[in-house]
Amino acid sequence: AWKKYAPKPFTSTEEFEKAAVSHIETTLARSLYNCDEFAAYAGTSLAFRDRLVIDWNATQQNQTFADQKRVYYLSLEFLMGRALDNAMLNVQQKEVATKGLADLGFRIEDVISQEHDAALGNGGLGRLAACFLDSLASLNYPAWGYGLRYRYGIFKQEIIDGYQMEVPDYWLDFNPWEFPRHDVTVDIQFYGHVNKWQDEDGKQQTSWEGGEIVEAVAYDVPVPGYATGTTNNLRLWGSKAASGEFDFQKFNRGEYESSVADQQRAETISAVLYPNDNLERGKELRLKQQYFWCAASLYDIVRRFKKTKRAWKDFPNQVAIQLNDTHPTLAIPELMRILIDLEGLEWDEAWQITQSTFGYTNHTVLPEALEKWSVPLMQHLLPRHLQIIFDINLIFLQFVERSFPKEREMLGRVSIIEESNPKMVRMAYLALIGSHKVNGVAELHSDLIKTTIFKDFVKIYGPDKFTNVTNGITPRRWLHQANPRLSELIASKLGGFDFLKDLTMLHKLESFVDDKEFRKEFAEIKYANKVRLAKYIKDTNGVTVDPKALFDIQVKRIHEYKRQQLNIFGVIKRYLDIKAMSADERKKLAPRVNIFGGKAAPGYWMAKTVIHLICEVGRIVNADPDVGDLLKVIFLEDYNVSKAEIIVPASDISEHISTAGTEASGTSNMKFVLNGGLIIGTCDGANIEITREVGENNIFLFGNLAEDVDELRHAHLYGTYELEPSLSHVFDAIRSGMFGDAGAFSALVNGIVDHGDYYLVSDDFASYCKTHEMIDEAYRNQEEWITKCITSVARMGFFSSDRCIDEYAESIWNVEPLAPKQNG
Ligand code: 26Q
Repeated sequence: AWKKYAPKPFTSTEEFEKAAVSHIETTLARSLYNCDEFAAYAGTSLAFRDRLVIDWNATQQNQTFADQKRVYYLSLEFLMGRALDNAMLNVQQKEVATKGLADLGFRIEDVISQEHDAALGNGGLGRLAACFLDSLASLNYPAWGYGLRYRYGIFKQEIIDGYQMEVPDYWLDFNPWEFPRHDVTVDIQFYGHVNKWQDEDGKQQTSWEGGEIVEAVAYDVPVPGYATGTTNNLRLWGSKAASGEFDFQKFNRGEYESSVADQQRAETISAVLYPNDNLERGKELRLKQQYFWCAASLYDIVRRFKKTKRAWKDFPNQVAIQLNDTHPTLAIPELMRILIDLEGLEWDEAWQITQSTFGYTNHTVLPEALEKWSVPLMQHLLPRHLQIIFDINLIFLQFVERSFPKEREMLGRVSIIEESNPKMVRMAYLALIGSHKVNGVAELHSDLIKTTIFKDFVKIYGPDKFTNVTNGITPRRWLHQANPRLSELIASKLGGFDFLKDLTMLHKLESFVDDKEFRKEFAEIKYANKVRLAKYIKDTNGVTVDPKALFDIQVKRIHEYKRQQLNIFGVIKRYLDIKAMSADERKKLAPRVNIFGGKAAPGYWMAKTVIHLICEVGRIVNADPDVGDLLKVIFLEDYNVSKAEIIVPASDISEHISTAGTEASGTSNMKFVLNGGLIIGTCDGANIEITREVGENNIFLFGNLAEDVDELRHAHLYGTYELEPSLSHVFDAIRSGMFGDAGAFSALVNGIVDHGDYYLVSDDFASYCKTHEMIDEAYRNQEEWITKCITSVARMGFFSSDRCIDEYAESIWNVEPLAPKQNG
């Protein structure tokens, strides 16, 4: 009977309008006479939310009855961006909303842009989790995401006088996309001590007693798949003070302040996302976040499993848990604790279940990003888990000793406990030992982890424990939503939008590469996207840029290994070259706009210095009449997902220029090429596979190879090595004060000149600049350029996150899709 009441797809504009207006008038209690864009956003969201909720409930019910294996994706970051546009497109009803909102006097873009980004992530790792959720739902996999409900997402970046300032990102004042589940709570314990005793049957028992309790409350977010009834669940945990006796008694004793202080301390756990990307800093609150979220999620997963009344050995047949980097590694000792201390299983069976349940994805080989926690801190916060980790380690080391009796020096290397002062727990080793599969995120990266950080473990477990799953991106958000005109054009040639579900279909575009009309439209769309970005730049930065110029874009977190410094040094060289040219020579130049964007971690001084240099170079270059339109340098403030949706479709060239061997994959490289831009890049991460797919003629590769990096670094420190002369020239300009106070940039310059140039900027500089000259040359021949762009788009099918999720499902999770039941 409920079907009678279920909102169906809006069959008419009026139906949508009625639903939206009804929400504005009743849910929001606002009159239509003062309906502004924000109210229109709220009404539209609530109207679509009603639809989503029906699918969501049906999906959850269907999954419960089907009783088959589910995937749980544990990630401390979900960089979702906006939900409304995505929801409208995924239920294929954006047109109805566009017309309806127009009737009400609104432009849909203005309404969409009222929404605050859900920015619960730093960068690549968090956005990957969001793309995966989209693919899991679109492919009908029974899957849940588990994360933290941060009250503050990644900070907002303001650029003031050329410096980054951080502003808190309070995003929850109106969020129609989350459903608080005040009835779904878990008590989470911290601190305390461990008790061991023998029970009546002489069995050893262990329990964790005392300490303090914080309550986890579930907030659920619907995740709609594209063109399917499946709407999966993202469960985010918020923290609050446990509503137990203690605070109640305090309150009754009149200790109001101390009672409120307890409450605030509890709420601190889920208060803020740590803003470090690829850097770990060993803070107690971060460890608390990790345990809080792992324990709540596992309790939830185990509770769901227990309802099925199956035997424990069936757990891995019902549950696959994927660890997004080492951040959720505590889930491993937590599952062991549940199985042994609470459910009474023997160690061996518990371990067998645990190992079969978990898979671990590694996202970095950078030493400073590998998580380690001090033993004393863990002893204090999680005494029982530390014991379990010691036991896991003991049994593991005994096994290694038996298998390699002649290699005793290996034991210290592979031990989960680093014998430093204080001793440290190596989380990556624990994650690896506790999982049945470990994967890297691009081919080179998956090879590198086997020869560097996990070399000994390949020997211990054999190579089959390791696999590669090259990252992907969702074509729904990163093509259809961000670049609707290109999506339409492709659909017109391919006979519909099926390619959004099977991106390999794009290869059929190659047969249109010589089609005059198609080429013209393709070029027009790129131009229109550049005009839109130019307008955005004018509005935000006040600088006029020519959309006919070559747009050269580098947007990503600011990090030394990503080498924005290499880019800006190249820009300075270009500027100096222009200054030295005659008017005639200048006429032959191809005009360029260099666009940068990205956040620096608040405590990362070198990264902040790079931002400052970019801004200062822009200040000088953009005002120099000798240069005019030949060169503009723009730093776009507060790069985030919704800004990426405007920026990515507008590139001619984008830069992915990390020191070879340092960028595990990169995913924005895929987004730019899918949108008809070419890339300049090093032989690193997924750039290598992009080259394999699009062909060497369609990508601009430069620089040293990963296999040569060690030797080069060594030469910097101990060998005879000379700074690249053209880079020297750039440094002279900086030191002369051409871009403001030279002292401000001395650390940046000295790091290269005097301190070993760890990221090999000097070694790659000449090759980088030469490649940019080749780009200028190639861009002059617009016909050939467009051919390259179209050919590349046609060959990007491999990089859909759908392919990626199918690979995880097949080779790591062993889960099958579950067809949705028809609604209505
Ligand atoms: C760890 C401990 C304490 C505080 C913070 C962290 C922390 C937070 C975020 C460590 C690392 C991250 C993020 C890493 C990240 O984004 N890695 C990127 O993952 C992408 C998806 O696989 C890859 O494409 C990128 O190459 C990789 O850099």
